[in-house]
Amino acid sequence: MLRGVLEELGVAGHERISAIEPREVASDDRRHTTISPTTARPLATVQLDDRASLDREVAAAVEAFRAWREVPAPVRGQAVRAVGDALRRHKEALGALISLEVGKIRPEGLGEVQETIDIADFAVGLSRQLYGMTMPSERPRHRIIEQWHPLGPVGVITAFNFPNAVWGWNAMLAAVCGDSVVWKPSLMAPLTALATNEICRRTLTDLGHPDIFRLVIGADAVVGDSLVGDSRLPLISATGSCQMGRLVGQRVAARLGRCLLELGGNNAIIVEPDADLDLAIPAIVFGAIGTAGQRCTTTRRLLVHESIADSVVERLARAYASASIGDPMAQGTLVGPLINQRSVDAFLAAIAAAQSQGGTIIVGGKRAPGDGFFVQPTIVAAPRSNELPIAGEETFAPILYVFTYRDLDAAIALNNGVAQGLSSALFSGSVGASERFLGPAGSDCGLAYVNLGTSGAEIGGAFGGEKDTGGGRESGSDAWKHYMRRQTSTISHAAQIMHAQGIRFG
Ligand code: UN1
Repeated sequence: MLRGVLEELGVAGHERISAIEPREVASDDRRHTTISPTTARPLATVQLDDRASLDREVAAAVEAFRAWREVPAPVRGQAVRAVGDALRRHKEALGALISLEVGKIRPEGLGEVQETIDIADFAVGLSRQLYGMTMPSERPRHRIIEQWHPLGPVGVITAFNFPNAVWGWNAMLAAVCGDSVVWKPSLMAPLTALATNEICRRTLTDLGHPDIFRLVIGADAVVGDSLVGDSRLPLISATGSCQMGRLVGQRVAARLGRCLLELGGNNAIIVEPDADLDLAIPAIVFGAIGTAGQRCTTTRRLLVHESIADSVVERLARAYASASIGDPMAQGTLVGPLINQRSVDAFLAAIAAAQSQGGTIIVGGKRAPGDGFFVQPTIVAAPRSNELPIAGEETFAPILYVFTYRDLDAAIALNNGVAQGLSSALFSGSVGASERFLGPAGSDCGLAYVNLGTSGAEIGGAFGGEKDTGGGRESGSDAWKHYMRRQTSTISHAAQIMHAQGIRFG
């Protein structure tokens, strides 16, 4: 199966893949064997980069940038249009590869590739809209304009859970902005990265453009650390845990580089007494158990008004009971595996912590049958005091903690009462409640939804969050500005030098 998919994507014989579905795990300084989350068997062995090969890749990215920055932006946009078309042609196979490698169910694997296609389309239009402003000068015969120029090679670090689209958000914008990219994917998803990068870079080089999409595969301690510290990369865009982001942020700040951080979330859905539960229940289920709880936007906390808590939890429990867990490639599966054994251990540890802190398991709480890393989607009711410290942590697994509240402001306080600030949602039929939630004293998150769940953002808006989520914004809106440098350009055609602020000198 895997070989066929890799063949279709044109990377089965890639020099970096040394074995497909090998019998043995071979992992050392130079090689890494990934494990199928579905079968727990070896999936492929890939060659790893070291500091020297990373250095060569960054040098090649600098070289490519020098040529690419001078290609007119709309021409760069046409190239990105071809990249989007290539992704469309390979959508099926890339989606399957994502399912095989990280265990996303088929519709979600395909949805992820669609997200990259969408951002490519967005970037094509953007390539003609990299607008700067003009400002009136205080001096006669002077003109001030703001220009946006290409920034440089961009380092992009991605997590296993969106092994294609998160690079896409960064790379498609970087490309139209005139930058090259050095991508360090998760070691849990090197195949998707390899195939994605190959398809996109080949599309550009076949059109005669510079080879702007570079890839390095390696351990965080070796390749990640050097990449982040490399001052040839003016911007590091990193997606992953808050812990990782804190390290990256400090390292990049130390060299006065720029950082774009998209870190952990701890997202809540508030359900008001006047909520339409026919909308709320499926949204909560998708948010909490979709992608087996491994999105940064996953719904981790349910804040439900005490008057309807019992009926909401009962309906959720019924919906959970019918969610089929299993092979992500099989039709009808709703919950695939977690990425690895460590994630299963973290799931079990969180359940144990929740119980010892007074939480009650409503459904789930155990490993699910199968050779791979399957767990049961779980609902935990917080104790009456609403004190449940484990719910403050982001465990990348399908665990939903349920809290109750009496009035909306208390629910908003619970929503905001965690370190992370990525996504949030409210279900209510009331305009007042909705405005309160979206207002300045409402949700403190980067994403706020009304009558929708916390996950599944469209690419057109800026994506990211506040507080420990890192403050970065990727994807749509004006996120492109991260990938360019701003120049305020003042031009005079006056006969003599005039100083600003009315200063007369000499
Ligand atoms: C992530 O989990 O890192 O909003 C990104 C969403 C997706 C992106 C998730 N569009 O759920």
